[in-house]
Amino acid sequence: MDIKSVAAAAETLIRETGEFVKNERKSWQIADVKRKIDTSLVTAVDVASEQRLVAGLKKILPGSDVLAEEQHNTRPDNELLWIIDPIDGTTNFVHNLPLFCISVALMSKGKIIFGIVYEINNSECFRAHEGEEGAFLNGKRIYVSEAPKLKECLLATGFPSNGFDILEEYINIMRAFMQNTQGMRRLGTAALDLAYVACGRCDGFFEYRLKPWDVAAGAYIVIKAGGAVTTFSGGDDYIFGGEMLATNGVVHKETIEFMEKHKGK
Ligand code: LIP
Repeated sequence: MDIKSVAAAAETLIRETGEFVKNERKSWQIADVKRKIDTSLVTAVDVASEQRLVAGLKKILPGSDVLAEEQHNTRPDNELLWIIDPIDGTTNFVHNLPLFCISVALMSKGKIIFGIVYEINNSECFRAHEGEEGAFLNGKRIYVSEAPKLKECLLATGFPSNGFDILEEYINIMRAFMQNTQGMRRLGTAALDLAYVACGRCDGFFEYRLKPWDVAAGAYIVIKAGGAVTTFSGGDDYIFGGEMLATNGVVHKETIEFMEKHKGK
């Protein structure tokens, strides 16, 4: 596989699909919104965006399969797997908050080798792929921040929206972060939170109960931009394991220890 041409073709498709989503938003009606079993929202635009991406990506890479949020959410047994969120930030989309994006990763034999997070309204394309050093925003190299200590960090997070059994632990950690960092942000799109860590706008991100399509591309881009990504306890199963901590790398160990110390109180 020529990953460079695959990445270029995927970027063109994702940018075109982003334009489609942006145009659809202009005439979008609230009556179109539905609730999924997990109570999260879905619209016909999420579904149409996914259909375009699935058809286009399978054509770019014949023999590949997809794992995607809306209509392809069971993991197929295929060595070449696109992991797709056709609109990450659907709740923002529904409320006309302009932060939502498309997230696409390519996994080969269990390893991510390509990722794009495309923020639709500002046309910001965060991208990285195997065989090319670094990560890029609209073609310009990006780097994680150099914040040396947690107390100098701006952190992003996502509030739990289901599975509230972890709420107390989450609030304990939030309370401690609020008092020991430069602040917390909740953008409403995990993929973009990760892209913002990759380019240094935020110094770290953590969230419980994530899905692979929320994080596969963004996590890869953070690593290629020089950051670190693990589970809360420092483990490797952060794409399918449901919880993720991403930082600039410098504060990673301190953040793991901090979360461990404060989660119980
Ligand atoms: C959303 C995430 C968000 C998270 C939500 C949800 P969606 O994705 O990106 O950060 O907190 O639980 O998964 O549903 O808007 O595509």
